[in-house]
Amino acid sequence: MINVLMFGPPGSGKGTQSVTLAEKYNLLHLSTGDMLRAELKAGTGLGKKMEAIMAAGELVPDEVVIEMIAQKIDSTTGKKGFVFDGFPRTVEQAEALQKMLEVRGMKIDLMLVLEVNDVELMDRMKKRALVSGRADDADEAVINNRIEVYRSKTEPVIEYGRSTGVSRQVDGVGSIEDIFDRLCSHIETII
Ligand code: B4P
Repeated sequence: MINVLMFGPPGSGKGTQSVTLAEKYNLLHLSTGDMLRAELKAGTGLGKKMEAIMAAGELVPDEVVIEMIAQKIDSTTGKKGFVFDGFPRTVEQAEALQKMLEVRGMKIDLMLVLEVNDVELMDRMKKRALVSGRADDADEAVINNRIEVYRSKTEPVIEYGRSTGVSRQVDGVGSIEDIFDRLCSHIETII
């Protein structure tokens, strides 16, 4: 089993790249953002509780996403591993993931960090807002807050990855195909 973390600021292309990486390597794509948006869409109790937090660009509580991920890992069969997209987003989530994998005989094999400048991020999310209907893409102040939350709460996870020797920085600017090739070259080193 291989476990790859797709990491980077909001709008850096984690979701875009995770889908095709999962297909190529027969991994399950686990996006906490997609899971939370599905709860919102279905109008569940959890979705209703998380709606305002997500619309403001803040992080939902760690225990919510940790539980979601654990359930998905335990219900998956027939895959060669997982691409974690947008999870972990805090050091606490990273530690929980590491433990969760360890007790199941697995580990974090690779952390791919997409690097994209803030101007490009803002531009991508404004474009996505035209088609996504996402409240958190539509407002420049919310996008700025998401980038700020990333820098303060999520970036420290990169240090966690560095200390365990699994993180790799990847230039996230360029064509989607070129970035995909860059990511694949790192995955090829662990399979
Ligand atoms: P996410 O769904 O993870 O949203 P994201 O960071 O904006 O997306 P991503 O980086 O995947 O961007 P994408 O590929 O779509 O999170 C949303 C919210 O959910 C969070 O703010 C938080 O509230 C909550 N949440 C999720 N996980 C959580 C967790 N673990 N803990 C707590 N809260 C959590 O790319 C963006 C756009 O760029 C797309 O339109 C794409 O087409 C375009 N694009 C991609 N690559 C490009 C390229 N190379 N060139 C040009 N455009 C490109």
